[in-house]
Amino acid sequence: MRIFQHVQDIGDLHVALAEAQEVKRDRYQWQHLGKNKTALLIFFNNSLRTRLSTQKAAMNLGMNVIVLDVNQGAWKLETERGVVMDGDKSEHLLEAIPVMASYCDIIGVRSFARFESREDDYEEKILQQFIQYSGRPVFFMESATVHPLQAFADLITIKEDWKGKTRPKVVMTWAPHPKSLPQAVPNSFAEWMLAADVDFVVTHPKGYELDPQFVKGARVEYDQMKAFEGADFVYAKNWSCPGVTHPEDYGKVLHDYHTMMDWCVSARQMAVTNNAGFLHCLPVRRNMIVTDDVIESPRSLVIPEAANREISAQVVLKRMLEAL
Ligand code: AN0
Ligand code: CP
Repeated sequence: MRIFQHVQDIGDLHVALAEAQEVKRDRYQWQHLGKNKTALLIFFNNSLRTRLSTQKAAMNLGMNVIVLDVNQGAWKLETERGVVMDGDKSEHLLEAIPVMASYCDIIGVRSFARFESREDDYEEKILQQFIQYSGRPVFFMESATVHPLQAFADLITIKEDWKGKTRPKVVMTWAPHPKSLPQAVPNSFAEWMLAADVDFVVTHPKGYELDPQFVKGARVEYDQMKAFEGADFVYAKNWSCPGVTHPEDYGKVLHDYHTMMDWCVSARQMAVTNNAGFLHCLPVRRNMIVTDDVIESPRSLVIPEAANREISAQVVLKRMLEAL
């Protein structure tokens, strides 16, 4: 594997899920694969889970790991070609990428949506430059539009909890949040659920329609209570306006969150589900996205879900090492 961005990059999902279980059975059996190989993890944004789980996954494979927080200690990077660099940016991405690549074998990059231009974000302008100029395998650790390590871990978690029964009903619900958040997590979750053997429903207020390249074929139900009926899994996430029908609203919070609090996942909605498992990628704002009692309930899967981030990262790194 040279690029890990979309669900297709992992190939057959049954094979990938079986490989995840094999990793879980004994995660240290491939230490030889990573010997004298270096993973470079580059963060343009904050992270707790991605940083720790990916580092751990690389160490499980016997790799060396370098973590770089671009905004803390490195030079501020210009990302646009052609600008006169007389501002606060000391170095250009076009030099920084090949330099960073020269010290490693595999690169992971986290670079969130900037919300300056929908086009730039949806063209993955930053990650594409890493792919083009690094000459290294590149995996996405949440880019402007996708978070595939998360979606893969989500799928592993659902599969483990579901234990091979018939197609589960999986509902992804929008929930309120005070700030603008990217669409990367819901985009990838939709993409992976549509590729998996599940009955997938999305629910959100009007105006938050996700980009068709990710949700094409998904059922959208604007009535949240109706969507939750008989759900086997509930996946909560806030996202800002994707700007599909109104590009000028891209990245905006469309309503004052105080008026949207009935979208917060509580016992009221969970009561109409089929004792659904509750998922969220974390970090989560309690009593905005989900109430204390739901996230603390026996059906809350958020901790095993986060633990599975180590597993999804290890499958991806293992495949990249095997293809070096
Ligand atoms: C980020 C997001 O919503 O994309 C990261 C989630 C994994 N969340 C925040 O910035 C709070
Ligand atoms: N879920 C997730 O990616 O968490 P972090 O932002 O803490 O890495």
